[in-house]
Amino acid sequence: MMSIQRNALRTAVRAAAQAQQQPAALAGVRYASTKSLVDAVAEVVPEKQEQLKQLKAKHADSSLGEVKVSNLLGGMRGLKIMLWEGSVLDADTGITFHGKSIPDCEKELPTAKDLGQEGKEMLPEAMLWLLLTGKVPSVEETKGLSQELAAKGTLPAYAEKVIDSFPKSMHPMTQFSAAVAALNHDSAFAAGYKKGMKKTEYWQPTLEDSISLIAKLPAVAARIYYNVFGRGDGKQAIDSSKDWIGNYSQMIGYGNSVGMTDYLRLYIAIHGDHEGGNVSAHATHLVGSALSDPFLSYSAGLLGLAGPLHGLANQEVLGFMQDMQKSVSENPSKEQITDYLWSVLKSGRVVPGYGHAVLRQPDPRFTALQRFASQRPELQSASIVQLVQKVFEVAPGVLTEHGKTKNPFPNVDAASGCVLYSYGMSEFSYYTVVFGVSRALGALPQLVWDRALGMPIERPKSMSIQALNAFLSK
Ligand code: HAX
Repeated sequence: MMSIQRNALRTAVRAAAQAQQQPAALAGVRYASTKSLVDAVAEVVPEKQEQLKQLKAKHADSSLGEVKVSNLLGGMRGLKIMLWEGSVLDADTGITFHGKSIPDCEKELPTAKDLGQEGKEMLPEAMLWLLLTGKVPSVEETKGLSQELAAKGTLPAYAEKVIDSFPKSMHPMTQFSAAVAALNHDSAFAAGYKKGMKKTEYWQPTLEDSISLIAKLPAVAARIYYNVFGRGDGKQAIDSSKDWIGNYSQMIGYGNSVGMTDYLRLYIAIHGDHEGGNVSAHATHLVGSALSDPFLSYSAGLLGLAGPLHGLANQEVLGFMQDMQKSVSENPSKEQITDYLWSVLKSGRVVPGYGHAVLRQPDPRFTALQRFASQRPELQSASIVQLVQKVFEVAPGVLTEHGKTKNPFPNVDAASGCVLYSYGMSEFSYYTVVFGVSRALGALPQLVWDRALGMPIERPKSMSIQALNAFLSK
């Protein structure tokens, strides 16, 4: 059974390889490594399908809690209503990826150095492998995946034209989402669905599309950076000897900065997944549930990421910190920071980078980024990095005294943009694009699992105020 499935997969992958225009030298690499990642996923599929079958058979009628009016009116917070395989978010301990915390991943996942590159941080492609399969990849498997992504990373000419046609004044996130949607022109899933496929086969072209899209995200993001800000090399040429983010960094003009390249690896690895309920992940899952292909589904996820209460917050934090520096001092004292935070709160604004819908402790992603900043000598003198640390020492106390937020601690955005800025990326409106390169690592694997497990179209019940009142008065 398993070998029949694998043979079918190999045939599908070979056909897709032939259909794509790849340089001959890369096509071999692409095929060899696709095979091993597809095999790794194929090994887990029957096991998960069996787990789901058992759940349905034994627990279909078990309750996961009651639904209150406050859930309906409160953004569905706390309701357990979605299956999500890659990661679980605990209010106190934060995110774990298949049971592994960020420090576990930092210890166990292959790093840039393992692949012969400069840099110590874990590789996002190793995180992708973990999120997809639940297993830590070997160095060889990670290397194969890096080569696979390099081989598939070049944009088709039509996509380059689409991106080049956007006005510079269009927000980079709008460009990003539109470009990703345009890539569905070559979707293996959409083509297979049109031709006719068995439901049990859906996950295979979904995986093929997901890898193809993840491979191309750096080139899309780099082209937008070049077109809007004139930075980077403008050619987006991919070097097959580099890791996925090594190439991205090169394309946006930071190839010679070991610090920035390694920061991007860490940033992109830890922003990849934050369980299913956040807006970008949920939007991808929701749109995908209508069997929209991975390009269309992730395009929707990016539009959710572009909101100021979600991914855009990293851009907001930097503006907030710089406003504080301008109106108080470049190195404000703790007392001055306290006064500034109170003035912000009293004017009815939020402190960006603080609070979270689920977390009730400092975000471990913030801790990981702060660890990075404290270990890089070139960041020690950056006033904005020092300010992030000082605000962290003051803001939880102020927010607790203010008494509104349920979580007075920093989320990941409190630190992320400030380190990008310190390395010279001063274009705030581009920051969420970097986040968008990352979030695909979690949102797209779940789409593969949605299809492998035959999850249905999402269709929760909504109620009007009138219907709600009528129901409650019964
Ligand atoms: N500063 C001031 N007030 C805050 C606050 C903050 N950082 N965080 C929450 N509050 C307020 C809320 O506005 C809300 O006030 P009202 O009752 O007047 O509406 C009250 O505290 C209760 O909110 P909550 O239940 O603690 O938080 P929510 O789940 O409603 O919202 C948010 C979570 C992250 C959106 C919120 O904390 C916030 O706006 N933070 C600032 C923006 C930010 O950092 N966003 C990034 C989040 C991480 C992320 O998704 N990154 O992609």
